[in-house]
Amino acid sequence: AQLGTFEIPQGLNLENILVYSPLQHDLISHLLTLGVGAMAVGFVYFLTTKRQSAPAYQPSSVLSAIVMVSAFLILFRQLQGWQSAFAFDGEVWRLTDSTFSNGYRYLNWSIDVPCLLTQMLFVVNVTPAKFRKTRTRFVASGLLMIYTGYIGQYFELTSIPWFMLWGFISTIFYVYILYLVGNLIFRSREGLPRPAYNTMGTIWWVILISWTLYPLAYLVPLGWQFFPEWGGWAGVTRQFLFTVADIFSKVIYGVLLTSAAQACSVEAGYEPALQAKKTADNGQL
Ligand code: RET
Repeated sequence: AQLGTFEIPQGLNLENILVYSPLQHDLISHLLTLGVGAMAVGFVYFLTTKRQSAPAYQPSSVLSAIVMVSAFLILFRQLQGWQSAFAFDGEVWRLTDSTFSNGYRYLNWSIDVPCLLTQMLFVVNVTPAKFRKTRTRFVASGLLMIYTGYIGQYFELTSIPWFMLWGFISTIFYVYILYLVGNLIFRSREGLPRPAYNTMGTIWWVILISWTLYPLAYLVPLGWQFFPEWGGWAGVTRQFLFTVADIFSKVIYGVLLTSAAQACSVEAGYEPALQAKKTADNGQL
């Protein structure tokens, strides 16, 4: 592929061919650092609140904690990659002899997406058979969505047709996942105590909106081809979308599931949950 006067090597992400003002370069560093911090905070939260849920719900906290560790590492790696790939020439930041890749994220989702989807099954009411069946579908369609998108992002600068084709195939799996999640939430929340029932409704919207930010981030290079004046802001936009998506799809989602699990544990008369609720109600958090 040809862009202006130079040949684009295979597999390069858009971020590498842009130049950044000090503000733009800083914003991306700060967003990635915010992401790292949010995962560290989430890790502490999920481990310290785990025992406030009845034992049946505790695997949800464990899975959230696993997601936090894995996301912490990848985001830390992205931050390092970002800071070493570019150098300041007194005016703008441009690529050095290293490159920046979003591909790490995609492979990292192999861990996070199955964990995030599975943890929900511990909180809603499902039979063991339905648990196993839905988990298999979640994991299989999640991995297919990720790997087809991973292949597609290698073409983001070199072949729009391949980029769109792989993105489209990935979207089919994404729509199927949303269908499974919607079905699970709206069918299996019956019988949950009122606060947990309502929280599951909020969780649906958090998933729908935050997960959809990932395909939007995927499409940024396409938008940039139509509107190259966007320049370094295209890179900022993509890392912004990724960061907001990461914080909502992992941390906020996990906190909401924890709160639903606690409401169920209160209803079941689980003593540590009753005490945690009393403390919270007194505003003593
Ligand atoms: C891709 C490729 C383009 C089409 C679609 C995609 C969807 C990605 C999603 C990712 C979710 C990731 C999560 C990670 C949490 O750790 C692969 C970008 C639809 C939905 C939740």
